[in-house]
Amino acid sequence: MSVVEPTELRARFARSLSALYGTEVPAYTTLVEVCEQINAEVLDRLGAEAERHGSIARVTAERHGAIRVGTADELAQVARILGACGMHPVGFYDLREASPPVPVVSTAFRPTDSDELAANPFRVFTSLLVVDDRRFFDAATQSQLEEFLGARRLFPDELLELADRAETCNGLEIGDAERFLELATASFALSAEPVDHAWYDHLEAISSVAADIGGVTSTHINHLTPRVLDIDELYRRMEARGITMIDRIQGPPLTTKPAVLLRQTSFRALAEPRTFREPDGSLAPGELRVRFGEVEARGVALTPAGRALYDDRGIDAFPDTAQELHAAGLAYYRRDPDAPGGLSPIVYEDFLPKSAAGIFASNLTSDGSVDAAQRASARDAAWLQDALGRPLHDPYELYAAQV
Ligand code: OOG
Ligand code: NI
Repeated sequence: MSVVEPTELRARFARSLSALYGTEVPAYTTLVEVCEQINAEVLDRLGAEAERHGSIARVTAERHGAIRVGTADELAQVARILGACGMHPVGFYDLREASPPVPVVSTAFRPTDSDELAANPFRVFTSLLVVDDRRFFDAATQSQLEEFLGARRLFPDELLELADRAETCNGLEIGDAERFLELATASFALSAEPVDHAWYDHLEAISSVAADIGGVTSTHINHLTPRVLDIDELYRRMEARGITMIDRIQGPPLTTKPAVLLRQTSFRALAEPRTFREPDGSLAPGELRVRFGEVEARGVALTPAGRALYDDRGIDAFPDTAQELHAAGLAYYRRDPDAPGGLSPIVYEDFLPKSAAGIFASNLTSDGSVDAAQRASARDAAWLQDALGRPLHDPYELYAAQV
């Protein structure tokens, strides 16, 4: 019996979600096509230099998805499904501290070692609603949310059982693998289930993200993001095709210095038809704008010192060459006699909370309401690790290990 191993499950899962999202959000397909065009041009123009931050095969297949869940149990189930694909939770992001604040804490599931990242670096940014944070939700809304979320099931038992088997047995037999991928992909499709209009609106007045999570009975991919080698050119070309982009590229500005961290941009969320259940029980057609397309360019991972410098003083404070970045202990490189200057960059595999907040914010349909005088609820990496039911990795330790 041939076994489909976690690495292959991950590559297939990324492909299958990509096919799904392309049918749901056609502009995503345009985005992927433009990325592939630009990547081919950059490869032609720069040759080996174009592959400095990953082989063209890796970059072409590379995607990140964003999903949002409502309870610690749902998060633990996501961890099992993605665990089957060799994706592990890395990092703790508190988007409640962002501006504007979003009532979620997040982590990113991704492969953690160099070989796995090279084979397929699929990552899923996963956010968990903080229902007991009084700055957002009053006591009545909290208990309604808990009741609503407690009554739904996002993932069928069969999927979770297959996921556990894949993780313990290091893969699934071909038929089970296909079933796993079918059920996993279907779990993240947009549901046709009617949306309770009054309940959705109640949450939307507090936070669009809260409504997208707690106002519906299922979850879905919020966006799926391809990687591009020239994001400035991508931005121009999408606009030229008449697709309205958010007003800027998030992250470090365009520079002639070595590319660091992550630059991202997106097109605005599109109106999608959804059915609403009105207070009188009748069903009515309507639309929601929550899902969009995003694209990203990745550079070298920064050390804690490099990151502090970036956060305090920006890219202008950085030196001009990889050798200087390395010598100053600002970024992670591997010594490689075949690489230019003898140094090969360790690619940044994670996210930037400021950009994440910008991505959230640029696509909100309501300003939301926050009462800063109310009690925040305590959430930190230790809390999240407990909710996940498995180790939460520290990104810096992983980069250091890759060196
Ligand atoms: C996640 C936003 C974060 C990114 O690329 O920074 C993110 C969300 O909208 O659910 O995906
Ligand atoms: Ni994203």
